[in-house]
Amino acid sequence: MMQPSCISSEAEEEISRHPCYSEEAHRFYARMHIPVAPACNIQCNYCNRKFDCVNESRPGVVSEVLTPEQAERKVRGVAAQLMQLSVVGVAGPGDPLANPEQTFDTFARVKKYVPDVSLCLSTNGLTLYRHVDEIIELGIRHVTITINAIDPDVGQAIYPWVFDEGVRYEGREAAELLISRQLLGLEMLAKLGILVKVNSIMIPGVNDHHLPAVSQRVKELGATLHNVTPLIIAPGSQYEADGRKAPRPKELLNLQELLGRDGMKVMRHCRQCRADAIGLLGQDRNQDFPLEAMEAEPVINEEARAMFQSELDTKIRERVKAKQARRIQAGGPKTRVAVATRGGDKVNQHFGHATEFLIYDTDGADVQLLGVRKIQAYCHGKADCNGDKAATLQEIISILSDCRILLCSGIGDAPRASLNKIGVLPLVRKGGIQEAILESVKYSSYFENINISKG
Ligand code: CLF
Ligand code: SF4
Repeated sequence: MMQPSCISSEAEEEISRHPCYSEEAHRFYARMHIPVAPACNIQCNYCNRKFDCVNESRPGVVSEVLTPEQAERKVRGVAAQLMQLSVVGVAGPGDPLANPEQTFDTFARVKKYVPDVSLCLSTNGLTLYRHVDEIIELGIRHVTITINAIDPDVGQAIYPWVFDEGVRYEGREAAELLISRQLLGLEMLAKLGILVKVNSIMIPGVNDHHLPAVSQRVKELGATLHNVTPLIIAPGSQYEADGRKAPRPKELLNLQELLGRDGMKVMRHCRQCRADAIGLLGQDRNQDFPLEAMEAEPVINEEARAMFQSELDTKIRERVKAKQARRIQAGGPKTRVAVATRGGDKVNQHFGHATEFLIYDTDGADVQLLGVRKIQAYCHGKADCNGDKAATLQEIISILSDCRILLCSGIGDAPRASLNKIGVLPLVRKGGIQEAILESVKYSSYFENINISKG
C-alpha cells in the first residue's frame, strides 16, 4: 500500500528542532557529528577510504576518529557551551553500522548525559535491518539511508563490492544485496514511526535519470524526506580515474523540482557536512571545541538550555507565520538571488572567500530557498581578489549565471566586472539574508536597459 510522504503534525513537532529535516530549524539549531565509525562494509566509486565519508561529509579532509569515551566527553563539553545544540549524529567517517559497538555505545552515553538532544544516524543501510531493536531502544528517531539506486543494473556502476558476514559480493550481485537491504531497513523503520530521510547522490551518466524512480519507491516505503546532493568525487576514487563530473547546478535544480512535483518532500539546504562537523549547517566549529579543552565533568544547565531553545522556537514560529502571510501576497515575477554566507542566516561572506552560495527565488514578497551551490573559493589566504585567477572565476561565474543579484559582504573589481558582464549585479550588504533579499529586489531590473541576455 502507498504510504504518504507528507509529515504528520506529530512528526512536524519532532522535526521542528532538527536542522536537516526542517528548513526553518537550520537557521537556529545546531548539529554535532561524532566521528566514531571508521570502518565501512561497502565500496562506493566516489569514495576513497582515506578521506571522510562523502555520504555525509565533504571529502578531502581526514577526521580524527574518537572512541565512545572521548565522544561522550566532547558531546558533554559542547552541550554545556552550545545552547542551540539540538541533534547529535553519527555519520562516519565510514559507515556507523559497520562499527555498531562504537556507534551504539556512543549514542547510549549521549542519551544518558545529554538527554535533551535528538539522536541521528546516517548509514549506507547494508546492515540496518539487524539494528532496528537497538535503534528503537535508544530512542533514535531520525535515520538517514543513502540510496543511490533501486535497480541493480544502475547500482553496479556505483558499488563495485559489498562485504557482509564474511562474504565479499561483487558487481550486480553486490548492488542487488545492498539495495534489497536498504529498502528493507527503510520499510521496517518507517513502519515503526522512525523519521527516515533518504540521501541520494546525483551522478551524471549513472543515476541522474533513475533518481525519480528512487524517489517514488522510497516514498511508497514511507521515507519522510529526500535529499539529492551533487556528486563530490574524493581524490583517488574510481570516479576520479573515470573522469566523472559533478552535475551542473541547473541539472540538480531541475531534478529537485521534478521530485517535488511528484509529491516528495525534498531537502534543499543540505551542506554535505563533514563527519565531525559542529554548529549550524554551513558552519564548522569543530576547531572551537578541541577534545583536550573539554572538562571531565562539564556542567550542563538543562534549564538554561530549555529556556534558550524555547526562545528559538518562538522565533521560528514567528518566521513561519510571517512567511505564510507573505505567500498570500506572493505572485509577482521572480528574481534569482545568490547569497554568500558563513552561516547564522546572515549575508556575511566576502565573494572571494565563499565556498558556497545559497540560491533563492523571490517575488518581492516571498523568499524561497532553491539550494546550495558549492564552489572552490576564488581567493586563497592573502591573495589579491583582483588578481587573475581566471579558471576559478570562470567556474564561479558560470555557476551564478542564472542569478540576477549576488549579495556578499565584499567583492573585488575583477569579479564584479565579470559578473556585470553576464547581467549579475553584486550588492555589498551585511545582516539578515531575508531582509537583504527583499531589499535587493528593487535592483532586479538594473540590467534591463543594457543589452545583456540572461538566457
Ligand atoms: Fe547529521 Fe545527517 Fe543527522 Fe543531519 S547532516 S547525520 S541528518 S544531523 Fe544534514 Fe549535513 Fe546534509 Fe547530512 S546537512 S550532510 S543531511
Ligand atoms: Fe565511502 Fe561512505 Fe560509501 Fe563507505 S558508505 S564507501 S565510507 S561513501
